[in-house]
Amino acid sequence: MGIVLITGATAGFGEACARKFAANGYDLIITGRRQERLTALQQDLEKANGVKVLPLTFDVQDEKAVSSALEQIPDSWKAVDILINNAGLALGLSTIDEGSLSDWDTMIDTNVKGLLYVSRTVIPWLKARRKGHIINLGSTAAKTVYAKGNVYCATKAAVDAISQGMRIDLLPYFIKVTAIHPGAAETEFSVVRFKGDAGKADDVYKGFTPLRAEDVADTIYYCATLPAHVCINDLVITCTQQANAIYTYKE
Ligand code: NDP
Ligand code: 8X3
Repeated sequence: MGIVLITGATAGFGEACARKFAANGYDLIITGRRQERLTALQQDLEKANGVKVLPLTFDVQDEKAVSSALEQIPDSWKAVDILINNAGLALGLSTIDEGSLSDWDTMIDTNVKGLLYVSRTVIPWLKARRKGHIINLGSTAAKTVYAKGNVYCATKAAVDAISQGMRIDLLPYFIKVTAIHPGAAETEFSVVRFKGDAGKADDVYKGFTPLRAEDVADTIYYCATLPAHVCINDLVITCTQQANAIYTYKE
């Protein structure tokens, strides 16, 4: 079927995408920092689906680690058809005068610079084959800024802008670029944002039914399997009780 490279495959949307694409016969390159989770997922997917899975452990913030991990893979694995730039996170919720500089650095380095580092290595592979599809995870936070979300929202607005730029630059090579902008989805996202405080994380999803990781993976799979001449450029997906990043109907 093809090869899909997924960043941040150890949890949430990335793991759900890995399961969805493997179930449909794709070979996978899965990445993240938590090696044990990658190995467990590799074994699980290979056994269940008979596909090949290559796990690569690196921090997307580390430009040298990104390029050396990706460049050293066998050439046969470099025939990537779909790159899903998913690794990302939010840290904290603070007004701009009180935000943590270190949290800001981590969000910018992961969500923006990490996505760029991975893309800069992989795009020449797609370009050489004059085909491919890059799917970037933005957010409803890219479209509407919410209170205390300042820097996280800015990183996702950057993903939105980078996706538009990529699309223009890569048109001559028939490379599709899709930005997916999910609303609230119950993954490890809020546990990470609140630094392990499960109670605070649970509160985020009280009073409404959020998206599941599988909903987003199904949508990504749909975008990735359209005919060669069709590209969904920009797609916002929320649960039925959410209108945008600031309006959620809670009971
Ligand atoms: P999860 O926390 O469940 O998963 C995040 C994934 O990103 C993990 O696999 C994690 O792997 C990886 N990751 C984080 N930091 C790094 C890093 N420095 N280097 C390598 N990998 C990293 O979150 P989601 O699945 O919910 O989020 C996935 C993407 O979707 C993110 O970009 C997020 O901003 C975006 N998003 C999430 C929404 C939500 O409500 N959940 C809504 C809209 C967008 P590991 O820790 O092993 O490195
Ligand atoms: C994640 C969704 O609304 O918590 O991007 O920012 S939100």
